[in-house]
Amino acid sequence: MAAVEGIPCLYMRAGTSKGAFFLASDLPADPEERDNLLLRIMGTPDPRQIDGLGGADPLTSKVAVIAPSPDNGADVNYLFLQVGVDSAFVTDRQNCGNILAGVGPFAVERGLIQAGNEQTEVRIRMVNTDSNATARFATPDGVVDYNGGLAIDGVPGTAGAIQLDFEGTAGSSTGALFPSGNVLDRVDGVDVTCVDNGMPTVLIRAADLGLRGDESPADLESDGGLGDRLRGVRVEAAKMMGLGDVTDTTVPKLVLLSPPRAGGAIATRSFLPVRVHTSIGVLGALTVGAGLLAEGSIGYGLAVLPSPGSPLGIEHPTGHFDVDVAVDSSPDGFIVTRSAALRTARKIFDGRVFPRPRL
Ligand code: NQM
Repeated sequence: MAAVEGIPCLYMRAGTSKGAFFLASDLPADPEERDNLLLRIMGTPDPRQIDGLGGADPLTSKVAVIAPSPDNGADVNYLFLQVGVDSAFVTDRQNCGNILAGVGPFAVERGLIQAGNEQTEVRIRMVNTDSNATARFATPDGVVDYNGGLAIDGVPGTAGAIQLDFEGTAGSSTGALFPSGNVLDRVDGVDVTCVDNGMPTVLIRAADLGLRGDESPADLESDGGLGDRLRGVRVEAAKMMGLGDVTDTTVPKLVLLSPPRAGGAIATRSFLPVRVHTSIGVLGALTVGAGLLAEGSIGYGLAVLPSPGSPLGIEHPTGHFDVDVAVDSSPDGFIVTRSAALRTARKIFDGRVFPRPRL
């Protein structure tokens, strides 16, 4: 039936990513059926995703599934699904803070929440990591205003600001901010910091791999030797993070760190984990930020830290991303006291999507 009539879908650019947003009630309740449908909607598996909505890149092959939240502390539940490009997988093992930027506006567009006359606040339960975020954005006369003056690197032009404030991101996938129990480990002959402030990540000094750290994503992706080396480090580090066998998963991410070059705190290159990010994820940047602030970590000595309370400039291949992260040390170790960032989003189309038939 759905294949004939199409499925209601809002297609949005959210942060530096792009994805298809659905009401949970418009998708099959059975996860296997749902994922099969999403593969056919996105055009996966196919390196060009020519027969679907996917944009032939992990950053544009993303899905958000949103429902009213049964939880008193949240307005909506947000489930993020990463859809493979050339391989047929759909995974809920990672969260996505860029796609999160579209969730509040989607909730207003679909009438899940009553918009305020000037501004709307949406409390979002991030189902993948069992943690919360609050989105605040302009809704003059109760309508989402996607336009505005905020530029984010990696997206041309400007758009309306969406303020994202996070709670409970530290250890949300692994149980601890530093899931190996240390701020510095040695894995497969290289020093690493394993950190999780919403996105399990392995931080590595670019120089330790013979890199400058400002190489282009294309150059890094085409370096087969580097790919093999990173794969080995990632699989070993993941075991120390309690993530088990991660050979076929998208977490943990790997981030190469080098000294800042453009006035920020640190320069980064993020592996997703195979393709290299053209900017950096939101939770990825918040995780790098928390990692840098812990004395003794791999990034601590490399970073040029701003005065406490000032944003941390995370440099990436297409500019920089200012994140607001604060970390305190306590007798029990480091604790994250603030994680916040600004993003923008834009509604591209609202309509019905027609999945290709089962192959
Ligand atoms: O870290 C890509 C993205 C992301 C994730 C990825 C993200 C985040 O930029 O919060 O946004 O790491 O796979 O969309």
